Amino acid sequence: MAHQQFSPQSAIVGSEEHDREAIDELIASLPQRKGVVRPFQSLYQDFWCPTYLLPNVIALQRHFQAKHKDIVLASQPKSGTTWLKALVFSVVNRSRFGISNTPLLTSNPHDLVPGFEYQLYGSNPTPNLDSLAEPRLFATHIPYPSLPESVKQSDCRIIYISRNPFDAVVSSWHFYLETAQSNDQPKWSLEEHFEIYCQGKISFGPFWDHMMGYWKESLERPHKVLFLKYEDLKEDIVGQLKKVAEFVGLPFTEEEEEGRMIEEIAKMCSLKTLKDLEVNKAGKIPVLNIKFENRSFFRKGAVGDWVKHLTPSMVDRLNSIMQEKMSPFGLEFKTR
Ligand code: PAP
Repeated sequence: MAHQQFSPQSAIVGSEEHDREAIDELIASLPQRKGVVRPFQSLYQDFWCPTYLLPNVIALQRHFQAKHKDIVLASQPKSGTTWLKALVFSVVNRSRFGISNTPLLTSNPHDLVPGFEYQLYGSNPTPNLDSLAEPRLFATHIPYPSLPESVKQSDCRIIYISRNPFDAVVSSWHFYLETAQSNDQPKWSLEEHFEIYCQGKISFGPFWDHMMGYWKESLERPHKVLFLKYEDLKEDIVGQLKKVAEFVGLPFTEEEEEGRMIEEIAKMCSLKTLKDLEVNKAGKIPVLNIKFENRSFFRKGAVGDWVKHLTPSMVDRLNSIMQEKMSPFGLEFKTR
């Protein structure tokens, strides 16, 4: 795939109006395809970005200044982002909030850990983020190479959550279908969705490049990037939470462990607890004129749900992509 020769710093300078024109010009020059839910995606810096998010991505790249205590949660859509947000928020804020007064009871995890490109840089190219409590928590679906330089260069931490592609493709099909329905957009089949996924054209994809970018960085700089797998969280949430707490420099004390704090956090953040909360049953996250229903982020949360959806030939095709793109670098997934 051709690399887009674009330097946000050099290409876009000057007044706000001039900036906007330069960004529009850049976007018009990029390869485009019709995407899902929102009609267009643009190939920007080797990933398929929903076109309507591109101005936000560019503003983020130009303006965001990481602080060394920041924690950035990164993922591809439908890999466990919502779960990770709830977990990390709880770990980091455990001295401020107990389970009985956690903001998770009244706020959707996406409101507690805002996304860079969907929320923070959506209405303002230079949001004031200085007043946020430290450590500041942010989230993103942007691939590693396209993160703002200050995120890559500073001491801030990145926690990436990955998920086996079999469940991820099925989960994203359900999500986009539901979102399309609640936005009066046409339905499309799993076969169509699967084809786009395997061609690498799903939003923020190709999915293999996305995972490999963070995977390689986690191997080279393990203190910088923690690479988690959804399946490991399902299998051993206590062990994974300890890992997260150590990674962000806030390990659980013996007292906390004996008081079963880790188990309490795990229970509070479980799919069942979050799904049953009023705040997550109703309400919407508006992004421009698309509405993402809060409840659509909580479905089955199973490992192996793909068995009910994918045909043997789909399984073969995904397996061969994984064997070619991921296995040689040591990235493997449990799929059931
Ligand atoms: P996002 O990237 O758009 O925010 P994300 O949260 O990554 O979405 O994906 C939603 C998936 O995570 C859903 O998977 P499913 O379709 O296979 O069911 C959703 O059910 C699952 N999920 C959400 N919250 C939790 C949780 N607390 N525990 C486990 N899985 C969860």
